[in-house]
Amino acid sequence: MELQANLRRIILVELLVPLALFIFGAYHGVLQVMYLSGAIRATSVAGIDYYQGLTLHGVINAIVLTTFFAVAFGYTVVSQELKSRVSIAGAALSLFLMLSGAVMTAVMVFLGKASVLYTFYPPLMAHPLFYVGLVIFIVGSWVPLYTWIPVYLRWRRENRGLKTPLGVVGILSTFIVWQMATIPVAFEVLAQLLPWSLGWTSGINVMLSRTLFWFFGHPLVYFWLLPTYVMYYTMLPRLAGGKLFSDFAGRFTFMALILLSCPLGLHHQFADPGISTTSKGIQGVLTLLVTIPSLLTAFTIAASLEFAARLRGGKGLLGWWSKLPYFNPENWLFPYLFCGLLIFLFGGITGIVNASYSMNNVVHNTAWIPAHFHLTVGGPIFLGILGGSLLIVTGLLKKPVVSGTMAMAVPYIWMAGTFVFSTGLFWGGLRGEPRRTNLGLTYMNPTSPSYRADWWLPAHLGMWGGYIMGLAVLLYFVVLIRSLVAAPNAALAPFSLPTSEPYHDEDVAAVRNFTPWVAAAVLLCVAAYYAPIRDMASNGLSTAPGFRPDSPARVSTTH
Ligand code: HAS
Repeated sequence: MELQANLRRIILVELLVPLALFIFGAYHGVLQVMYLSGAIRATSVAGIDYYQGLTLHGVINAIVLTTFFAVAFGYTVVSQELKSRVSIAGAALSLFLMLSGAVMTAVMVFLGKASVLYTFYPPLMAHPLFYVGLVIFIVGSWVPLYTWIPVYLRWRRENRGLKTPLGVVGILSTFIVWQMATIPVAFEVLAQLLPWSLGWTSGINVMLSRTLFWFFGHPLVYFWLLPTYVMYYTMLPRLAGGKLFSDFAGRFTFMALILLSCPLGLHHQFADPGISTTSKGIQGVLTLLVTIPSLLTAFTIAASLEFAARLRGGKGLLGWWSKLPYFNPENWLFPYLFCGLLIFLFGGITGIVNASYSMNNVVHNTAWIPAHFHLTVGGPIFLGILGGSLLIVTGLLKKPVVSGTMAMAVPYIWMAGTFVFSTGLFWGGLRGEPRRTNLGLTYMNPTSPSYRADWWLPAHLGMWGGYIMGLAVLLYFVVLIRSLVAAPNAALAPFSLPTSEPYHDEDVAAVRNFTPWVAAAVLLCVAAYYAPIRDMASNGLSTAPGFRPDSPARVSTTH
């Protein structure tokens, strides 16, 4: 069934507007590596200062681009796989709220009124409209789930005995995780940050606020990851020319991520005072448990790739790897997903280092952390968004992808860039190089007494990696824009996402129903968070006033 005409238009806006905003996000990424290496020794460039640029980079790339893509991809999957019409009024409302929220937030950052980075930690204070924009954006992203649930329930009634399509299970899991994760951050913004920034309260409980943020901040990373996992399970085996090795593995992965995404945000706060080591220890163990669905994904997708490669004549224990379609311009999407997997191997391993309580002390707040997350959100997720957007946009507009060779080269160049960038930042991080610091002014400035000659090479590796990543983004936009202006080909078949068949089609009752997994997830969250939140809400510590990143003077409002 072809997607409804109005839904097609909404999906196109949801993909193209954030991609246009992403031009600023990517530009500020390149500026970041120039500040990092000392190629820029200034507090600002073109009127936008270091922290303002870093906020734009984080908010646009990590929040706006990822959330819009999840919604657009979700609509495409649900509508296609359930062969059902979805509520256009709901989709339009969601788009309107998300666009208004994103514009309000971005304008505040561009005006220099909200240089609070994507984590918006107090005591850094932003303009109230920044927080209002965030809330509107988040509420807009809640709408799709509630328009999909009736469609899903109707499909189940009409198809008793059939398993829900795997892609739909993945998308519903994505938005269930999102719903659970965003309630505490909505509370943080509405009950703490907004009244404080309006000047209605004189101080803020920073610890409580950070904890509510990380209750959201860690599941946020699985909200980013899940749509990419949907592509790995439902599209990649088909693009490789084979089948999905195990359907059950996919369903279990999605359900396990509902269960385990939320109750472990304290691993971002191992260094924070005022949280008991017991709570940190419990959430540390849960963090190691959440690697299981990803490890299962690694083996299942590797087995699916092996199955495809052997169908193509692959032989031997390792020789089959050579038979995958790495360099076929007609199949340009394959490398976007495959390179993402390769990058994620290293992102995952370094995540396990971060999660290990004692090793976290060595890497916390150093350049190691951005190295880790450019191999996760900046690797598989970003490449999934680029490849998925190009596929859906050109497919819906019935346009050819102009220059399949260039489209195919983008993920390889991006992968090379992220590896060079992350090598530099891992290395620098282990030598104590801090994150979120304008190094060009001090540590990377030979005239400064703080100059660190031993950080020169790591920081310059980071810079060259950033330039290579910038080149990949440039080439991607050349392909996208050339494809958008190409003449449509009316003879093309209606657009649909490629879907893999399962090789092992197990039917396991435990992963058929969301309810027990959601109920267990809520209980686990209460168990993991009850004690730390009770302690923080009642510790009697004085609250903090507001600050801006460019001055040590306290502020009571920013408007
Ligand atoms: Fe993380 C910090 C722990 C996954 C993103 N993480 C961050 C931050 C971000 C982020 C943005 O415990 C910084 C936040 C900030 O601004 O402060 N992370 C983990 C762990 C995992 C993990 C245990 N992170 C992610 C994902 C992210 C992401 C996914 C984005 C989408 N992370 C941490 C911790 C911190 C942290 C601490 C706090 C550090 C601190 O002190 O501040 C796990 O979920 C990872 C599991 C993944 C695997 C890999 C599976 C491999 C696959 C590929 C298979 C490849 C194939 C190809 C088949 C175990 C699926 C094979 C080909 C061949 C040729 C072999």
